Amino acid sequence: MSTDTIAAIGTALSNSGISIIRISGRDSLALIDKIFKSNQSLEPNKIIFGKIVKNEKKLDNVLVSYFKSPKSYTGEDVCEINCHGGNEITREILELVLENGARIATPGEFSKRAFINGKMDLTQSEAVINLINAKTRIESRIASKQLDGNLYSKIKELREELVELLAHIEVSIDYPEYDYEEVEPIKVKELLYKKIEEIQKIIDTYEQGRIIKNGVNVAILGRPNVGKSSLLNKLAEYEKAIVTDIPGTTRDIVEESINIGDIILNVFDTAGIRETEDIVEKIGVEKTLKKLDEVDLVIYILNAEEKVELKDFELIAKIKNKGIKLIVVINKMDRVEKSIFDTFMLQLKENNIETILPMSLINDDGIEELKNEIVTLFHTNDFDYEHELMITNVRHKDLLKKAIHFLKNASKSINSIESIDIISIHVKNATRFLGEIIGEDVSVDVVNKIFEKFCLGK
Ligand SMILES: Nc1nc2c(ncn2[C@@H]2O[C@H](COP(=O)(O)OP(=O)(O)OP(=O)(O)O)[C@@H](O)[C@H]2O)c(=O)[nH]1
Ligand SMILES: [Mg+2]
Repeated sequence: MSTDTIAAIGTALSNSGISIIRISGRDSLALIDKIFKSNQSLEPNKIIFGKIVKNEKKLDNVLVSYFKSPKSYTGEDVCEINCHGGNEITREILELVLENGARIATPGEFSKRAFINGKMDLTQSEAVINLINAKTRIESRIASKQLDGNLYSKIKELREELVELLAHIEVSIDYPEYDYEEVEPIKVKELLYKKIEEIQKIIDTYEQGRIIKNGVNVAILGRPNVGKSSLLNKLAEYEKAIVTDIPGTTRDIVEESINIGDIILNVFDTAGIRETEDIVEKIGVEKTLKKLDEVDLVIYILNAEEKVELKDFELIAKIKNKGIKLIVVINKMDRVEKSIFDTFMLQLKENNIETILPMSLINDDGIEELKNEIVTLFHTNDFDYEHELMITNVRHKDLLKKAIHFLKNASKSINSIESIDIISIHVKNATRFLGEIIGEDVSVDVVNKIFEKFCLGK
C-alpha cells in the first residue's frame, strides 16, 4: 500500500461558488506550507483564510482546513483547499499542488486509504459510493444508514457468534478427552438455524433494495403499431423514440430512465412482435424476447381497434411464467366505443390477467393511472428505513448466500458426532464469506474492484 501524498479535486469541475482540492498523506502539511500564505498558522480541525501563492504571485484567496492523522477521512494528514469554483483556477491550484510533491489520486483512492487505515469497513466504503450515486431520496437514506455502520454491525455480530461456536466446536476436536462443555448437537443445530434465518431475512431485503438502487426494468411489449413508442415518449416527457403509423418502426431497443415518485424506471421500448421476413425487424423481435430475461415488469399494449390474438395470449403466458409482473394496456381508446373496454376486460380476466388499464395516448388519458399502478406494484414506502436493515449491493447478497450455503451444509453434517471437524470447516467457510462483506478476509483484487467504481477525489 502506497503512503505517498495524493491530491485531487473533490468537487465537480464546473463554474460554481467554490471548489475543493483535497490532499492526503504524510507530506500534506509540508506541501501546504510551501504554497499557502496566511497570518494564522494551520491547526487541526480549523479552517483559516489566506492565499495560494506561485512564484510569489497570488493565484487565489482561499480557505484551508487541516485534519491531523488519524482524525481525518483517510486516517492520514489531510488538507483541503477551498478556492473559487472556476475550472481554470481550480486546475491551476491542483497543478501547483502536484508540482510541490503530491501525486494525482486514482478514483476512490482517498476512500481506499480510509478503508485500509481502518476508518471504515468495506460496507461503509460502498455506502459512500451509493450515497454519491443515489438517484432517489430513499436510496440516499439507505446509503446513509449503511455509512453509519448498520450493515457492518450486523455482519460483525453474526460473525462473532459463529466464531464463538467454532471455538466451542474446536475445543472438542482438539481435546476430545475433555468432557467439559461437550458440544451438544441439538444446540449447535439450533444456533445454526437461527443464524440461517437471520441471514435469509437480510437477503430477502435485496429484491426491494435492488429496485431502489438500480430501478425497475420495464419493457413495453405488443404487436407493431399499438403505441409502444408513443407510451415511452409520454413517460419520458419528450420525443425519445420515433413514432410513425408504419408498423415495424422500432427495430432496436430504445431505453430511457424515468423517475416516478421514489422509483426509477428503466423503460425499454421494443420492436413490435410479429412474424416477419424483414431481417432487421426479425433481429429486433429476437432482441425483444431476449430482453425479457432482465425485466421486472412488462407493459403489454393492445390496440383497442384490434382483437386479442392467440399470439398475444401466448406471449403473455410466457411473461407470466418467467415471474415478471404484468400490466395490460388497451390503447387507442379514442378510436372505439367505451364499452369495448369491458369486452377486453372480460376476455383478459378469463385468461387470468389481473391488471388491465384503458388508455388513449393521443388524448393523454390513462398515463397517471398507469404510473399509480406501477407505484403500487413496486411500493417502496412501507419499509422502515430508520430501524431496519436493507441491502442494495449484489456483492453483499451473493456473499450472504454463500454463507448460508455453508451453514446449511454444517447443519446437515451435524447428525453424526464424527463429523464435527466437517461442521467446523463449513462454519469456517461461512464466517470467511461474512468477513468478506465487511472487508476482512478480502483479496486485494476485490478491494481494487470496489474502489475503481468511485469518482475522482473521493
Ligand atoms: N388514435 C390514436 N393513435 C395512437 C395512439 N397512440 C399511438 N397512436 C398512433 O399509432 C401509431 C403507432 O404508434 P407507435 O408509438 O409508433 O407504435 P409502436 O407500437 O411503437 O409501433 P412499432 O414501433 O412499429 O412496433 C402512430 O401513428 C401513433 O400516433 C392513441 O392513443 N390513439
Ligand atoms: Mg415503436
